[in-house]
Amino acid sequence: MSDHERTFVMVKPDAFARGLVGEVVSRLEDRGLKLVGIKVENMPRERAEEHYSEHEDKPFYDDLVDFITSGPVVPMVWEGQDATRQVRQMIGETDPLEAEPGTIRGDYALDLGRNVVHAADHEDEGANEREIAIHFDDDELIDYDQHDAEWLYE
Ligand code: IDP
Repeated sequence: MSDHERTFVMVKPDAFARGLVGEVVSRLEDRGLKLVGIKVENMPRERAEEHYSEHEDKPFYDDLVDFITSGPVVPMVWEGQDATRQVRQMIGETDPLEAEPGTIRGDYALDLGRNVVHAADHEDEGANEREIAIHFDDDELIDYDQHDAEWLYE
């Protein structure tokens, strides 16, 4: 189980308002991923700007920061084998119109600016470490034995 990793995922305000928190959590649980951190909060603007700093020169940046701070979000950390790439696949393409049915965005969204969920980019090597550190203190991430691990992993 040496290739287990932690990945950052966040339910965005649109999904929170639409009552989709449970749906997102449920899909990740059902896959066998292990939840090691979760909270509900109104994200401070400063932290939103840091989270999306890679987009600060883009025309949609201000709208993105306005939106992510417009209502409650649910930042989470999930752990598992190849977790980052697997979660990105489960979430689907950034633009929901391009997202495959069966993915979270493909099943629950239609608009690029209201695409339900964020997950760290598996092609950006430092993304998880950076995003987990932005949103969680170390003592908010817990260690425990995943009771069904022996049935999930050979
Ligand atoms: P990701 O969320 O799939 O990682 P990113 O390219 O990191 O995609 O973009 C961050 C978020 O910014 C997207 O989830 C989407 O909500 C929004 N976004 C990305 N590109 C555009 C755009 O061209 N117009 C408006 N919003 C965009």
